Amino acid sequence: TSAKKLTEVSIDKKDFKQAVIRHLHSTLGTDENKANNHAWWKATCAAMQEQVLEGLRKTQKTHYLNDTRAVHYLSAEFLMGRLLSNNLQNFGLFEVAQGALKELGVELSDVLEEEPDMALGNGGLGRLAACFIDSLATMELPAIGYGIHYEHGLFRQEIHGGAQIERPDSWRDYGNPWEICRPESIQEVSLYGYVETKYGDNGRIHKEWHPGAIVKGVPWDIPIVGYGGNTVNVLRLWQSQSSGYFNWDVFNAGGYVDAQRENVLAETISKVLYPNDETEAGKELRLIQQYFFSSCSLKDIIRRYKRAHGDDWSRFADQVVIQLNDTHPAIAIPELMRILVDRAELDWDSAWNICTNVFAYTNHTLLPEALEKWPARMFEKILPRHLEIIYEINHRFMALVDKQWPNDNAMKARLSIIEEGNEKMVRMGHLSVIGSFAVNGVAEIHSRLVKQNLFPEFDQLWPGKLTNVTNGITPRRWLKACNPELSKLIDKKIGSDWPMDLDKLQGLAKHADNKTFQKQFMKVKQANKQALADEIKQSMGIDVDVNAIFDVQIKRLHEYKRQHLNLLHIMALYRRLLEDPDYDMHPRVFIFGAKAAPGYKLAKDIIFAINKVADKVNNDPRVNNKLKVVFMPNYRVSLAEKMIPATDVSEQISTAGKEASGTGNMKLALNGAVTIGTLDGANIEIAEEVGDDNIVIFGMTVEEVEALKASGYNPYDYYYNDAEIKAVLDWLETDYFTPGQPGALVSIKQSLLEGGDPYMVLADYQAYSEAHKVIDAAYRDKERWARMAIINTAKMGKFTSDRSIRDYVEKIWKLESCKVES
Ligand code: 26V
Repeated sequence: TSAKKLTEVSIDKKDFKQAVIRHLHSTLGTDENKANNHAWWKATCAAMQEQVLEGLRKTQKTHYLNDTRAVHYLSAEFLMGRLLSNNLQNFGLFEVAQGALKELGVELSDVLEEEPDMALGNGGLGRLAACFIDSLATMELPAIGYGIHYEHGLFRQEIHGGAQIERPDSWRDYGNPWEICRPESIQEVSLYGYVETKYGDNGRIHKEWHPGAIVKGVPWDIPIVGYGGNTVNVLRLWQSQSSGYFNWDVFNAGGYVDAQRENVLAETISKVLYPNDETEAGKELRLIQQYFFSSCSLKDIIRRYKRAHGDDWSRFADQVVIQLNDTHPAIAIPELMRILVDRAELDWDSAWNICTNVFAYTNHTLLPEALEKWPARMFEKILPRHLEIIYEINHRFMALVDKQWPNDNAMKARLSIIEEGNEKMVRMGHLSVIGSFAVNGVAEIHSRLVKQNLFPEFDQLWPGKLTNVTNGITPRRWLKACNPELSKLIDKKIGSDWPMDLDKLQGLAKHADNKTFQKQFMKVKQANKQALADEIKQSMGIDVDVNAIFDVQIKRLHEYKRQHLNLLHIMALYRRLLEDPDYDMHPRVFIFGAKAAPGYKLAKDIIFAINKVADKVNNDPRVNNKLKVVFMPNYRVSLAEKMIPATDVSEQISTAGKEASGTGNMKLALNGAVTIGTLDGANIEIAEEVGDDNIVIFGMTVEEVEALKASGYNPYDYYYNDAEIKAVLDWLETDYFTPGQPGALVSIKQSLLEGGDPYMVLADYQAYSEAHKVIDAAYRDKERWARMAIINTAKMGKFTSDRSIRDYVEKIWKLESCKVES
């Protein structure tokens, strides 16, 4: 049915061309002769948006008339990337638009390059949210994404003298053609102030929050087009705006100038995305951001519910499920309690019953530094009533704990939402587990560790509440759109309905040994490598040989992801080549893409080191072009779309137990890359799918990591006993890579020795080095490699985000799809 739907195009080439011209004239005030690519881009978007908005209107009407149960996906991050190509694809209008523009003398591919990425996220968590809303629309599920309309998304990265420099991202500087402002749905959010206790006649205590400030939340809607184009859902992003209300009585101050200052403060809330991932910063503004978008979203959900059900709360949990993407929106739990108890005047138990049937929570990391905690004092200042509610939730929960484990104070201390200590802290993970009916991790191993290590007592207390939903990626963006040539080859071989039913790719497996198909498959890979090589030459001036192995590590820079393990091995290869010019290796290009959190010193040092090693290696004639190192600046969704189709080897080398899932691993394998990886996150499930012959696994398991840690890991053992490790680490201390600046790279050595090597880079080094020899040998056998690549693509069916969403729907959301007539 999908293929049929896609051919029933709503608008033909002639009409599309007319629409583009019309927008060029009357929306942009220019014409065909004057228009540059940017104007063509805007006009094409506007022509597309006409179709999109028609789909949106029909979808909203259908959902309203059917009074559908819907999922509300609350996420501080949505890493959308570009939308034009995606929307054209999903509407089946890509060729139509291409043809229309061609007749106008314009290349669609050039026009697509004009679109700035919508980078309202850091990395995996934000991109997952984007893939999920794509799948939700594709599967015709009633869903809405809620987030923050950041004025500045993730910083743009420049590399100066090898070092990362952050520049502001301004994705809407010249207007964003997709978003629609909805002033009719503005919400108000209170902050600061104090709580008044009132005693009613019937002895009932009523709490009234007198806020110190009120800010407005202005919604911007981005239509989300499902594949096939029938369902168009929305992503609703909140922008903060001054409401003009600031209670100077509360603050004991006043004046016109101070009031202006408060306006600026209000508008600061949605100014900028925090560029940290995995490090909890503890900043007041971030807590305000979280409350701001959670409160706006909840009030929006309630407004929509009341339109259909009035003041009858009894059906709320039947109509509404709210998924918390990590703990960032966890404040929605006490916010809903506040609305139900203080405003709707429900009794506590009824309110709590509603809450705990509405919320579900996804955990995305076990790293202790990423588990959000807020100082109770900060909470009290910004959200005084919410802190009271959290205390009440906790008080009642402690009674439950006492029933389960009588008089066990250590247990109470461990399970309490409040962490006692020097400074009292509110643990958002605990609040999320207690306030949700389901909690999930994002890959099998991660969910097991969530149960065993992070929340073991909660798992005992509520068996079955903690579960797994393995992550996925949308094959529409991550194969069909980003790798058109491979997609066409697949279409020819197995038909064209795989984007909706990715298990169909299995059909490629039986051709994995077919010489002709192998040649065709590898020819596409070669062409994609050529395109990336051209891009590298053009943007960085580096020549790379497309016959070399393209070995790619693309992800945020973090010690646990171990880009420095990759770097140490590159230095070792370099050293082997210098010691033995005949050292036998197939030519290799190591390609990196990574942003470091601006305050993460060692991560920035690693970027610097990669660039310095690259400078040296790439300009050393002695390596005879067998080794190249490329660090591509400003890694982002649109760059990933160019790198992934061109990759031979996918680096997934985190310390076992640290990478919750990973999703780049899935994208790369889907495009025919072979993984070199540890038994971590979704790598384990990828290995299960492709089989041991088609992936190169190395290194310690979680159990081995834990055992080594317990027995007292000493990195010096490896330094003194492994000549190559010693030579490479000592090399970092010289000025070989940084002429005139000895010691410029020493922090990496230090972290691996004096620093204790927290992610056990040295312990896994030899296994990694051996694994690369396996890769090298496999690649030289052209047929074997082609077979491995094909099998990787063929076996990725499990990792479509449609499957993840199906798991959420069945295990957690209990949603039904709703057909929208085209
Ligand atoms: C934490 C913080 C802390 C404060 C500043 C802003 C900020 C932003 C994000 C986070 C949490 C990051 C957690 C995360 O991104 N986890 C990744 O989630 C992916 C999707 O589930 C998963 O594939 C990755 O393995 C996991 O690292």
